[in-house]
Amino acid sequence: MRTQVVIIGGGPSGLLLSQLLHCKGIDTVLLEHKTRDYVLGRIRAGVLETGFVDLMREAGVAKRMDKESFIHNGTLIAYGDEQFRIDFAGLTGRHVVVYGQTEVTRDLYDARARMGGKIVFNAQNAAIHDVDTDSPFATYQLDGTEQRIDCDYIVGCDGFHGVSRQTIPTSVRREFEKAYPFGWLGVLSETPPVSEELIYSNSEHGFALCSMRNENLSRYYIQCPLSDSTDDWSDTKFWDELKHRLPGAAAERLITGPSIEKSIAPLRSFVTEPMRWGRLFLCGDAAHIVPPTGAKGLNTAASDIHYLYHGLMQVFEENDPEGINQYSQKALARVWKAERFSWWMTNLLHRFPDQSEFDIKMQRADLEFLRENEDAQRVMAQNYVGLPY
Ligand code: FAS
Ligand code: PHB
Repeated sequence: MRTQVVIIGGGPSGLLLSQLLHCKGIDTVLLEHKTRDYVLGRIRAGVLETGFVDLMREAGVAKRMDKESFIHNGTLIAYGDEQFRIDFAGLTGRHVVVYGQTEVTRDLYDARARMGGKIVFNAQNAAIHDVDTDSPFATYQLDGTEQRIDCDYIVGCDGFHGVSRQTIPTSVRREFEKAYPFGWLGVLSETPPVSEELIYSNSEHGFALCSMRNENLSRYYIQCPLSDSTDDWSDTKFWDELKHRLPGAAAERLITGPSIEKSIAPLRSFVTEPMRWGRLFLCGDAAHIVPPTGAKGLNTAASDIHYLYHGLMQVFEENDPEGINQYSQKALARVWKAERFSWWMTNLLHRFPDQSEFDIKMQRADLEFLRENEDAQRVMAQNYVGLPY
């Protein structure tokens, strides 16, 4: 088999790239080692920058999102019993969109199916070959039979645990990592959200986040020890702990119910450089991970896709490699800013096991300065709504 671009990974970044390229007449084959339902069973991001939304619109996949999503012009930050609002619209003229990654991924799968997009599910043991030559190819097993696809370029959108990054020789690859001494316990519940806008809370018991998916589907997170498992957390224990970490008024308003999903995600900052090696490109979690505190994971995957999509169009349509030659540098410039913001939000809002009284006073002073200083709020808002591509 032959195609122009092989994409490894059927998550949001792989699907969005294949849809955008297809709209421009570029042929792709996407390899996903799980099933569609398995991928759609994951509960991940929920906040989209307008850059991501614009890409979905350009890909012709914005109809349901425009109808069912929420526009958020601000967010709430709480510490102790204090609470203040960051006015995104007032400070930057921009907003974010609340629409679940699961729905984004579902819409992209539906659009690929409508356009007859080539997706191979259950593609096992995908391997990348000869990307340091002009004739790369990928192999994989389907129902035990070895398959081969020849192509012009290969794009690794296979997440942190994928095969693509490992294909880049360690002599070329540099990795930067910071692991945080806690995780996020997330719960999804069919209950009305406690607040119209998200609440990020730094409490003496630790971090908490109140988010949502729709009028009757809420997403809540609390910081928990990495040694915990979901078995340690009954619904009752979760709701009690969440109430402890919210300002009084919000705790009183909180409507609880049975969890329909419960999972713990470790927090990590991670970047690999370069994001290109020969005819192999890395996008999204395959190249970088952020702690979810800044809501930047999915959105930074989207900016990677923006740069690569335009670079590939330039080489396929004008035979001009300028865009793909600049891809790694351009993508990394924005990745590192998203890493810094996510690291800063994580340090501002979480309680660290080894934190001293002085450290806690520093956090408090940072929060007070943010509450009182409009310039500090504008910087936070500019990063949260998304820095320009
Ligand atoms: P994904 O990991 O989404 O997709 C990669 C795909 O590649 C998967 O479908 C996988 O099955 C497939 N794959 C892997 N190896 C393969 C192989 N060898 N062959 C073929 N296919 C292969 N971001 C937020 O903003 N807010 C959140 O609350 C949030 N929560 C998160 C919770 C978790 C547990 C994780 C891991 C991430 C979370 N993120 C969150 C970040 C998340 O949104 C990611 O940034 C986003 O999923 C990145 O999308 P992709 O790059 O497409 O990678
Ligand atoms: C979510 O809705 O899942 C969500 C929102 C904001 C974050 C992280 C997760 O910072």
